[in-house]
Amino acid sequence: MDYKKGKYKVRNIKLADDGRKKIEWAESRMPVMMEFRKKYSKTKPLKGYRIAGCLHVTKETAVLVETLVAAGAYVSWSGCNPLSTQDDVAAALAKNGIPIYAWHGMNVKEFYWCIERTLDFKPNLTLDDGADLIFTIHNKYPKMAQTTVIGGTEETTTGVHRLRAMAADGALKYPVIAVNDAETKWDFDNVYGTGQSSIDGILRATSVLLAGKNFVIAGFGHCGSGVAKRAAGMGANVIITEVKPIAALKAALEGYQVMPMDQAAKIGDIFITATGVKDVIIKKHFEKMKEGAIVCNTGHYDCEINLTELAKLSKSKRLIRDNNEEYTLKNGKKIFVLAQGRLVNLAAAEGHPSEVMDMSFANQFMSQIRLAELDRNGIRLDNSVHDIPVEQDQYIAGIKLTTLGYKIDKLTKEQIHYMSDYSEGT
Ligand code: 3DD
Repeated sequence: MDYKKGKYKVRNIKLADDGRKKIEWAESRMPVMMEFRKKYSKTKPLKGYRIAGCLHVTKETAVLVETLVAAGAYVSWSGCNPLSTQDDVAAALAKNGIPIYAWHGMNVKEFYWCIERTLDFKPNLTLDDGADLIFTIHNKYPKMAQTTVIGGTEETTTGVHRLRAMAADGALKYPVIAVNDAETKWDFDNVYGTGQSSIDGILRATSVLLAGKNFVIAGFGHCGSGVAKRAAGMGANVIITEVKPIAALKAALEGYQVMPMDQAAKIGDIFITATGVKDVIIKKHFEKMKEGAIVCNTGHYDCEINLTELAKLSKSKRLIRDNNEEYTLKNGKKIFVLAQGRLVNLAAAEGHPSEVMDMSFANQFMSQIRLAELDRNGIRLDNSVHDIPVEQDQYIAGIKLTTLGYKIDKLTKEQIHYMSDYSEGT
C-alpha cells in the first residue's frame, strides 16, 4: 500500500506554526471531538483503514483529520473548494505528517489533481463534502469504487442530493452515510453556522453597514433562514425569494418580505444565494440592480450567480478589496461580486464557528467508525445513501449538552409507558 506519509503540496510549509495555533484555538471549542479523540485513541477502531478526505481545509477540519488519525486511520486529504483552504492550517497538517494537497486559490485543474493525489494510497473509506471525490472515483476509477472502497460519508446538502440521484440511477457503487441529514448537523451547522459565517464573509469583504440595508436572500431553507435571522439581527430589511410555497410561507410568517427576484433585484442592496440551484441571479437581474449592489453566494457550488452573463454586460472588472470584485457595466453602473461567486463564508472568512462544526464532525467521525465496524463484522450496507441512526444523533447532542454544562429531565417509567400506550384518552 502506497501510503505517502509526509508527501504533501501546500502553499507554504513555513506557515505551519500559525496554523497550529489556529488548530489549538479550534480544539478548545470542539469538546465533543476532543472527548472522542481521548476515547478512541485508546481503542483505535480505524486502525488499518485508509480514509481519503475531500473537505474544506479549515482549523475545524484539521481537528477532524487529527482525530481520525488518533483513532488509527491513515488519512490523505484535499480541499473541496478552490477558495476555501486556510493555507496555514494546511501547512500545519503537512508538518504533522498528513499527506495533504490543498492551497487557497487553486484552479479547477489543480483542484482535481489534488483529489487524485489522495487516491494514490488506494483508500477504502471516503469522506466528502459536495461529492466531487466520490464522483472522481466513480468516473475515473470504477474498479476502486466497486472493489476497494467499502463506504463513504457526505457532509453537505448538495452532495447528498447528487448521491441520492446517483443511487436512484443505480450508479452508486458503495454505501454513503448522509452526515448532512443528521439533526445535530443540519439543524445547527446549516442554520447557526451558515447564518453567522455568511455575514462574517460579507463583512470581511465589504465592511458595509447592514442596518437599514435591503438584504435579499434567495432560498429560505436551513441555510437561508439562518442568514435571514442573523441579518435581521443586524438591522437589515430582509427580503426572501423562493420557489417552494411552504418555505416562502414560513418566511412571510417570520415577518420577512417575500417577492420574486425580478422585483427584489430593483431594491436590493446586498444579495446572497442559498438555494443549491443554478442561475438564480442572471442577466435580467443585474440589469435591474441599483448602483453599487453587492452580490454573493453561500451555496456549495459557484453556479447560483451567472457571472458569465455579468461579464458580458460589463466593460471592466477589478479587485477592489480582498474577495471583492467591482464589475463596471457598459452603462457605467457598478456591481460588486464577493469571492468570485463561490461560498462567501469559507472563501472570504473562516467558515462556520468551531462550536457547530464540533457536532457536524462528530457525526463524520462516528459514521467513519460505523463503516469500519460493519466491515470488520463482514456487514456491508447496500449501495445507497443512508441516514444517521437516531441514537447517534441523540448521543452527540447529549455529549454536547454536557460539555456546555446543561442538564435535562428524564422520562419516568410511567411516561414511557404512556407514550406507547393508546388506552388512556381524555
Ligand atoms: N463548512 C462550513 N464551515 C466549515 C468549517 N469551519 N470547516 C469545515 C467545513 C465547513 C461547510 C460545512 O458547513 C458543510 O457542512 C456544508 O457545506 O454543508
